[in-house]
Amino acid sequence: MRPMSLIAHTQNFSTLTKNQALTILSQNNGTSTVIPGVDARLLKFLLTAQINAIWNGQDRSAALGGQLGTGVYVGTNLTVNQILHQAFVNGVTNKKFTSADETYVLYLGASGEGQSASACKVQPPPPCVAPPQTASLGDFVWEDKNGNGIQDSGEPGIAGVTVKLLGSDGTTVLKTATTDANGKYLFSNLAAGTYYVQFTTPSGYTFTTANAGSDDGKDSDANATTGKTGAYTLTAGQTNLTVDAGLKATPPPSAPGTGTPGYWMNHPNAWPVAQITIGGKTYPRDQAISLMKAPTAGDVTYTMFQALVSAKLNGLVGNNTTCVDKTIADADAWMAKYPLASGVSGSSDAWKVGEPLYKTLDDYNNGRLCAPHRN
Ligand SMILES: [Ca+2]
Ligand SMILES: [Ca+2]
Ligand SMILES: [Ca+2]
Repeated sequence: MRPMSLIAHTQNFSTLTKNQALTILSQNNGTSTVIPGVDARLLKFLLTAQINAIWNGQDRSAALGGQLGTGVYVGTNLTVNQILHQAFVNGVTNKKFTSADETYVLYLGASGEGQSASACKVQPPPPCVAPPQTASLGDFVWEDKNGNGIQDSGEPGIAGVTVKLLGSDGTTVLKTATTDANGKYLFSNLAAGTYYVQFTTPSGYTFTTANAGSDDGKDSDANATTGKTGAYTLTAGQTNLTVDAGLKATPPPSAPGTGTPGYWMNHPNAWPVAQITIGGKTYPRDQAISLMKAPTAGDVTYTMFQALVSAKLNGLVGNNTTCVDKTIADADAWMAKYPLASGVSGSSDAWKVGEPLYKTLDDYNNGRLCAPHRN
């Protein structure tokens, strides 16, 4: 048989009738005519026209005498017979065309017809393009309760954490997600490429140690300071769910601890206030300190003054005072009644009232009541 003339036929294929297409195909069937360097688009057009012409509800092998496949073939240096044979072997062999808009496109790889053939259904006009394979990145933010940097059983996810997807430059924000009720997040529909992830700490949390242990699926990938991960390069269709972040609950601010009169009179810079009011009288810090240092000379008003100043300062720097609030108020009232340097002796009736107050304040200032002593 003589080689078919593609150029000559092409102009007519777009308007071929079914019978015309069948005729052309059967004319060339069984030949081993080489079509060297044939233009892929031209060949595709040619065969598309044929297929479109014969779709009409018929089994393609029946319609084409049991010898022909279906499809559009893209390749070079294929013989017509190779194309048709491979389509028959590798194509959708039992497929019937069932509707006017149904077209099957068979791609043959350049490396060898048939070996890399794949078929997919498309709406005309061809070409059929395989859906882009999209990659995903995820997927977990959890509370690292024991602080070991590893996702242990019983450590829960944390909801509501903001997670940013950064581009390959490590700074451009491409997407933002929020972890769900189970601490999960997912960036999907990603093109192949390089990405970074950045987690944001919710208030009350800090990041745990990154890259602990040897299992990347169970560790935290967020830099403990910046919350940013290293780079992840995804191939088409790849799903990477190992990009996680562990958070630790920030411990509540610890009370600074209580100081004794000795501490407060020797650490003026530790005073949280510039002046203090005792028994209704306000003393600048330095004056209060010198009065605390003054010899008591048997006057217990100085003793009470020292204890009460210290107890108030201990509360002002953040220590719990609930156990001495009433005592402080009572001691203030006592100091108002028996002012500093008013000469109250340790054996007086006044001190019978004042001494229990003083002892409670002294216990508090030494860390024996509701706040620890400072280190
Ligand atoms: Ca852990
Ligand atoms: Ca990981
Ligand atoms: Ca994970």
